[in-house]
Amino acid sequence: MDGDEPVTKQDIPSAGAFFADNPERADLEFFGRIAHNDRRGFLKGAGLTTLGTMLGMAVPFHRNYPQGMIPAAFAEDDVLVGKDGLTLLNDRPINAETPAHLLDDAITPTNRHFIRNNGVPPADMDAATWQLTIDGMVDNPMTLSIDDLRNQFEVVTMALTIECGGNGRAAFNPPAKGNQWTLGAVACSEWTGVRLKDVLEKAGVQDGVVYTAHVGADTHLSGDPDKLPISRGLPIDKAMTDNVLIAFEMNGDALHPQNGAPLRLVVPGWPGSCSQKWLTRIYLRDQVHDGPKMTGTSYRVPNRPVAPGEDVDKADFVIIERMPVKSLITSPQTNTESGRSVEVHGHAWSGDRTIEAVDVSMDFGTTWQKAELDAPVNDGAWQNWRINLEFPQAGYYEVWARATDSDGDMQPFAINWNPKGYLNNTMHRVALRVA
Ligand SMILES: Nc1nc2c(c(=O)[nH]1)N[C@H]1C(S)=C(S)[C@@H](COP(=O)(O)O)O[C@H]1N2
Ligand SMILES: [Mo]
Repeated sequence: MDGDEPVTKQDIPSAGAFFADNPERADLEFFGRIAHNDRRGFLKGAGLTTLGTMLGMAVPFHRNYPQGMIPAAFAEDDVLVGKDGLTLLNDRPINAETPAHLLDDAITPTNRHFIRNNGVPPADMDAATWQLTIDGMVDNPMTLSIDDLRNQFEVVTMALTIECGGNGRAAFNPPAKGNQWTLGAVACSEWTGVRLKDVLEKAGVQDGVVYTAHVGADTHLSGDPDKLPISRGLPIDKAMTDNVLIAFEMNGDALHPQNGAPLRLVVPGWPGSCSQKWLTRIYLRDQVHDGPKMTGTSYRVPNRPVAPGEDVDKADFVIIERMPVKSLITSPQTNTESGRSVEVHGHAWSGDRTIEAVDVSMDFGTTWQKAELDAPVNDGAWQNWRINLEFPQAGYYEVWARATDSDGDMQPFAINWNPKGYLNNTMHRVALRVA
């Protein structure tokens, strides 16, 4: 057979049907990856007729092209569209973290906010038609558009810290399975939306409610429409606090598609998994929510300190609530050269608490100097700190930072090992070559 043999219809009918039925699933089965949903949306619409225009040339076999299939020309390079400098840890599902020095801004720009997906983002993220249902144990079940949220409730803007429960997992030994986050699964962007509390109050929280349950529009990696990738919840008291938002703007703009557009929860200070993206439903329950990633060992830790590598009974795991005290050095960048005088700065946070002090050491923890520390811009935002260090002579140094919170909790030297690698809040160290 010579290379000019035309592809016949018979070669692809099943592929065509398969792609038309479930393009993301088909892309995964045929090519081992899931394409970025922007492209999928593009192809679902005017798609193929404009494919040639986008490529700048004709597509001779365009009639044979399975409907909904993602052109390989676009499939690989667009996973992190709208992001800047993030490290891709996984592309199925998409998980990407931000190097510490790119988290230097007081408020994290959208293009530097990490991405943590458990499934496949929805193809349709249309803010105009989006609907949020509030039901379960409420007096008045409601379905609200984003305009309804804007019009019926007070709209607030707050800087709020989201940190993945698994941030820092890469440092665990023995290693823990899961995304190998180093430092950058944390961010503090400015979110605009309405308070979850106000919406729940309007719906009428019934007596006996214990927990919220959150549902998003993303789909399970298996393609099974009956499976949710993740559905977590909050104790009702936490849900009723003032800084838990249903957000429709991120840094004054629409949400980034990978950060939950057009609507998400933002629950500062608790594991990022509580902040359901692509939010479509919240229902209230009279028991602790038991959706996917709420049970077993997901976002749970042993109820006592355990030895590294120890086997822990599933019954001994408890749900992670607030995230522990932590800090990040965002300047200087690690492994860089500097002069003898260096301004060091970064952020510090502790779930549901404030930071009292950040201490910095240049002599491997022997002596510490107090950094200048800002108050949080609002409840739920990380705190910025800075200090000028004068190095006594040229050579190799490490700058260590150690935060202490309002309850006196201080970042540890040693990792708090647990089977799934959550809650690593050991001190951040930066290597510096002083000239
Ligand atoms: N619908 C949905 N919401 C989700 C997730 C998800 O996979 N699906 N991941 C959660 C996890 S584990 C984290 S850490 C945060 C991350 O938010 P980001 O991707 O905007 O940084 O989203 C949470 N909300
Ligand atoms: Mo997470």
